[in-house]
Amino acid sequence: MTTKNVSSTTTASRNLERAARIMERCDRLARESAEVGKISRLYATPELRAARDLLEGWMREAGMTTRIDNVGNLIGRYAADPAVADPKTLIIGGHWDSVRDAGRYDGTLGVLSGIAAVGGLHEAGMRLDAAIEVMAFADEEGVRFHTALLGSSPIAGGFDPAWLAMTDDAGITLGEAIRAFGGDPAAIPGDARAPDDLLGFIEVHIEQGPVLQERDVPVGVVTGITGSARAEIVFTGMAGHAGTIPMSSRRDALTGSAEFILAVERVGRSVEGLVATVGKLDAEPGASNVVAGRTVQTLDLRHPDPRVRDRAVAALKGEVEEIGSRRSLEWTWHDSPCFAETPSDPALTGTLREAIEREGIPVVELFSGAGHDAVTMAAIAPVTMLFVRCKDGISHNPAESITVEDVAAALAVLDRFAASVAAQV
Ligand code: HGY
Ligand code: MN
Ligand code: MN
Repeated sequence: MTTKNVSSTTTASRNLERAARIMERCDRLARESAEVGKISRLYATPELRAARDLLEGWMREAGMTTRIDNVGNLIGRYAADPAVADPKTLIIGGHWDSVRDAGRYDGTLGVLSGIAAVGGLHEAGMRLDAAIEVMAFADEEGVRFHTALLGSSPIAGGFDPAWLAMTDDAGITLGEAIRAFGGDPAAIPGDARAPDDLLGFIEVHIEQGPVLQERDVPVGVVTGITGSARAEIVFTGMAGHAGTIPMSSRRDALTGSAEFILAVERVGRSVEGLVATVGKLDAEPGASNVVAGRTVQTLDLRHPDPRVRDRAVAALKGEVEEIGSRRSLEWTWHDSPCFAETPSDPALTGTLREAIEREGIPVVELFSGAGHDAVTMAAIAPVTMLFVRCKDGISHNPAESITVEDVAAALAVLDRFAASVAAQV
């Protein structure tokens, strides 16, 4: 069986049809959500399972065999040309969990582009000189358990068993959720992927920034991914009656949070390239006529230089200490799972750059401020990413928007990339 370059057999109009199917499937997946009219698909939920069933059907339609691992990832495999002895494997990845009230393309575009790339081969009756695995990760966003890249971590051998005790807002542990989702926490270490047959990992992902729109190009190559520091901070004061406690004798945890949140913004603004966010704040008991006795807030801080991150964390710990002592609030600071700055693999990224050039698209290089599963997968394979233009850079927002033409361009590049990587064996 010959292994020609797929994009030479698929016309531009064929790519547009394949891209239109990806968009339709993003729309279909969007209907699997915890909230009507919004997209909220958190880890190990019924809506995540229903969406996985759809993905598994589409993988099988594209000629793949499928399997599900213990944290619930879905892995499709399209075998290499049977004439190739001991073939290597290229992984094309993405995630299908979402943040709350999310857009419909973050993560899903990667999984569906992988399925479409394999589908293009399958429909043409072709196989490459390498196998392709499409990995759909069950938890990249980490919204439910405040984890980071939970899905891809076990595959890359980085799952920390201590995470099993982490609880969601309802007090359910990650271990319980994994079991309810059909996995065995004790068997997770066995899901680690042996690296020796891996040629590389690529994810097609919306840019989640404005550069490609500003440069007016449909896709861009990712040269690296930033690093993060994350934490959960608790202030504990004294709950009480909003009508009877004099202002001078309050130990109001929510006012401590207010000062902390502004300190996070001030520190985030103090260094070029640093971003710092408090995205979640819970006040207890959470009633309008009760002074808040306890607050729990998250910190998400990012910069490619770990020294800058460390200095920012130290400054914010100092702020927490000062706010706590001045307002007679106790406080705790728990570090949460985070991710290290990760460069894309130069050789694999060079192949991606060539695929973009051969499609006649100017090469734009981008650095990712968002975390991606390529960070964990870099432990076992060379990694790279292809970004797709998204309207005004909007993401983690239902207004997330891409065009079918840009998806068609990304598919043509991905076809060329996969064929090139497989041919290099
Ligand atoms: O947080 C991130 O950067 C990614 O969206 N999980
Ligand atoms: Mn995201
Ligand atoms: Mn994502």
